[in-house]
Amino acid sequence: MIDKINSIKNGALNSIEKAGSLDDLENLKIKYLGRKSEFTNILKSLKDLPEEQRRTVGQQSNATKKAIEDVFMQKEQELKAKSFDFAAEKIDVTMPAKKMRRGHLHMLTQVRNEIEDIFTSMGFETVEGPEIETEFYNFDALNMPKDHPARDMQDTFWLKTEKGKERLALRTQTSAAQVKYMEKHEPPLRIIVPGKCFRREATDSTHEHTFYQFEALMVGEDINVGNLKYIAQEFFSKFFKKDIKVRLRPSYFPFTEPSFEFDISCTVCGGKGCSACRNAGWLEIGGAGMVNQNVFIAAGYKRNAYQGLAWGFGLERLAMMKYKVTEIRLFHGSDLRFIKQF
Ligand code: FA5
Repeated sequence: MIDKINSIKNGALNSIEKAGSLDDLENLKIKYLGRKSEFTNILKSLKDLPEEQRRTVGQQSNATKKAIEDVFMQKEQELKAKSFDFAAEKIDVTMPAKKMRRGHLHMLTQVRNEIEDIFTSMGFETVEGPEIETEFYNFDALNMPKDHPARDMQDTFWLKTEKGKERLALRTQTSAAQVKYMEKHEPPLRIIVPGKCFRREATDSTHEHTFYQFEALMVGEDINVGNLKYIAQEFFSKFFKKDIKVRLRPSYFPFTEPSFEFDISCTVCGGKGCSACRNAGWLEIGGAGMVNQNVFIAAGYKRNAYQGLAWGFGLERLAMMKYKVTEIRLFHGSDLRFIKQF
């Protein structure tokens, strides 16, 4: 059997050496290594040989197979190189290139940039705060001590904190930046704080567990509700690029007094009533108010030395109104069909 294997090997190596084309080579491959080849039949019959023969013949067969395959590969490369017609190879420099797909800023980043531009033009500075915040800045300093019922308004993701250390949470509101900033700055001051907020609540088409707010805070000696209304009206008119009316309704936040819910005239119908505003003519947009004196005290200011206005609006909600998006969860999803539209 060893002789047979050697004769197949010699025959194969000889023929491969003489092969003149890739087609010839392919036929030789079938002839010497194909499923019905003599060599494959020998390999199949190995199992019937007595034990001591099986080992030597098996080793010889494997070595032969590898030798034939190596020569095949070498010859194939040689023939391929020969068949390539370098002279015929031309580069058509006029052929249009493949279009490059360019990415763009996410719609929420675009909206955030727009908001920052408008407020910068009104003399506000953009300030950032951490997403992981102490209980003090997110709640206590905002006139919301531990047992305050208003804490239930914002379901919170608490972090595991070592015993005896101050509790940390994913901030529920950008208002958390207020006292932190005021501790280090004296009025007059004008800031906006755009940033991510987190709430442990069920999601639906207008609620996310992770969303953006932007806070505005303006403090001075004689800031009043009129300033709040005027600045908001200016901002919304610039943001929506049309005349927007603003309405304040009495509300409650521990850190503002008085507090308001903020409505703007419907950006679709202008106030006449349509499906977007459920025929109310108004759209609810966020919370606002005059800074509670207890917040100033927490920041180290003297009681009644200053007055301030503050608000906190949802960025996604504004983007939804401007770009007519009806599902908030699309913003943080990864559906490119949505992301590419804006
Ligand atoms: C607050 O968070 C207050 N800090 C706002 C404030 C700031 C009031 C300064 C007074 C002075 P509220 O929980 O209502 O308030 O949230 C404000 C806005 O954030 C909402 O109107 C909405 O636009 C947005 N928002 C709140 N929760 C969600 C949520 N789960 N998903 C998306 N947007 C939300």
